Amino acid sequence: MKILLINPPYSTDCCAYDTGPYVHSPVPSFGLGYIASFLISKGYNDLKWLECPIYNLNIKDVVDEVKKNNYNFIGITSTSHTYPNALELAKEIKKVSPDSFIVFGGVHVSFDYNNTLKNDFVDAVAIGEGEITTYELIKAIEKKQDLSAVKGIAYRQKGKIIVNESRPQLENLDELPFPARNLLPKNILKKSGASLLTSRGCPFNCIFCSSGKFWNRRVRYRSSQNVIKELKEVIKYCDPKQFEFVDDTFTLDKKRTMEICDMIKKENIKLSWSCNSRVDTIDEEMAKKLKWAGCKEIFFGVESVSQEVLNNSKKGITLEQIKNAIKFCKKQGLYVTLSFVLGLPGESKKTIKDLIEFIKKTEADEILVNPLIPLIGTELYTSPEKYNIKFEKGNWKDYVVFIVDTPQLSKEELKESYMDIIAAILLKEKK
Ligand code: B12
Ligand code: SF4
Repeated sequence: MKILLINPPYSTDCCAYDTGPYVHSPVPSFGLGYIASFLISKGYNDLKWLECPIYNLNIKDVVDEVKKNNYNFIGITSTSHTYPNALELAKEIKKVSPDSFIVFGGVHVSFDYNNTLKNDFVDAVAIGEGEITTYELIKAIEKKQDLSAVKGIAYRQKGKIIVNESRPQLENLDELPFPARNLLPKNILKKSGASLLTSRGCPFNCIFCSSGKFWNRRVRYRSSQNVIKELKEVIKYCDPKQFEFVDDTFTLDKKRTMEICDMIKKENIKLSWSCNSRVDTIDEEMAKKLKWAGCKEIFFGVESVSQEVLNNSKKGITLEQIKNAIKFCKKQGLYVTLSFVLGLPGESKKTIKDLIEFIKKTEADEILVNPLIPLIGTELYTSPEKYNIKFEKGNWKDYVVFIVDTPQLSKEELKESYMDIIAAILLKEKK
């Protein structure tokens, strides 16, 4: 079985407002990395992992690769932002390799498998966690078995879309092999820094985010020992300048976070690192510990400086917690990045003015602002009428710009306000 796993090219009009460093950063898809290593551990060694953003490949380059090598099984991941390119890619691949089995997976299609399967060049969609599903799917294809026994997929049979029983989540994440970084070029990983995921899932219900729902509102942690083992392997493999814990909230479980910090120190790992946090999961003791263990930068999704907007968005944090988190982290000398979403329910000229005032005064080092995008799988996407917002569903290519009209502000007004906020950020950076 010849296997190709693809992270498609980013859309060229991605990052329309340069909303942050993420859209174009060549961070590989961990999802594919985990699937690759899992398949290899089961003996499927004839496998290629193609990261278009990393190798700067376009659709034609990938089609050429497929023409050269006759792949039997092609897996394509996507976020909402890369979904249009993923479809285009699959369409072109099917033209030159009609017998290959094409399966889609990842957060976007897990919520949109019905529409995805309307395209006859997509043979199946993996819903939710993908390692065991992909392995079982490949085995079934090899044995020319009926796909009805493969949990966690949707597929087409005689023109009908069949949705199989859902895939139970793995109970012990430590059992998974580490992402197959050895299939990627060392120099790129070294330069972009190493990313590690120490847990899966988020227990919160923010109405603009799909993470909670995607992972069934359940958090599974890897053991600290397992995390440190991976970290040491990454360091040995590519000697990165720094690393990053990309968990939704690295600081969710205080005892475990502190334990990982202790182990970083104990193992004498001297690299600097960064992590994502929530302002209600950090206190002075934790901030001190993070800094002690080499943490340089901490990233908080703060979303708004209006308590009403935070409450409307079910973020579950208070202005007091925001203030304290910044204070604790700055006291320890951490570089603090705050991220905001513009256009959440309750956003008004007044809340935007308050944000600009906040930016002028805050001790935080960096401010990122993103337009509100009702991502598929979120409450805002499924029930926009409940929040009185209007947007056109399904235009995924536009999913990087202001597309939402709110009761108080139109998308044009939000865009104007965004420019005012960016001006305030730039002015502060100059000082
Ligand atoms: C690390 C990360 C990044 C990294 C790497 C992205 C990547 N391609 O993985 C970087 C920094 C580049 C990034 C950028 C962005 N990200 Co991001 N990111 C994440 C994060 C925190 C972790 C992803 C991850 O590694 N998960 C762990 C792995 C194991 O899970 P997974 O990727 O879902 O894969 C599993 C299954 O989905 C499935 N699967 C996945 N792919 C495939 C493919 C096949 C063939 C099969 C069978 C199965 C399968 O199996 C995998 C293993 O179990 C997630 C949140 C989250 N917790 O998942 C957000 C997330 C994916 N990002 C998101 C967003 C919005 C963005 C940005 C738009 C942010 C921005 N404004 O710039 C950009 C867009 C980048 C792009 N052009 O696609 C959203 C996507 C929502 C959506 N509907 O698409 C998420 C879900 C966060 C959120 N809750 O809103 N991100
Ligand atoms: S924004 Fe953060 S805390 Fe809220 S649901 Fe998403 S990952 Fe969880």
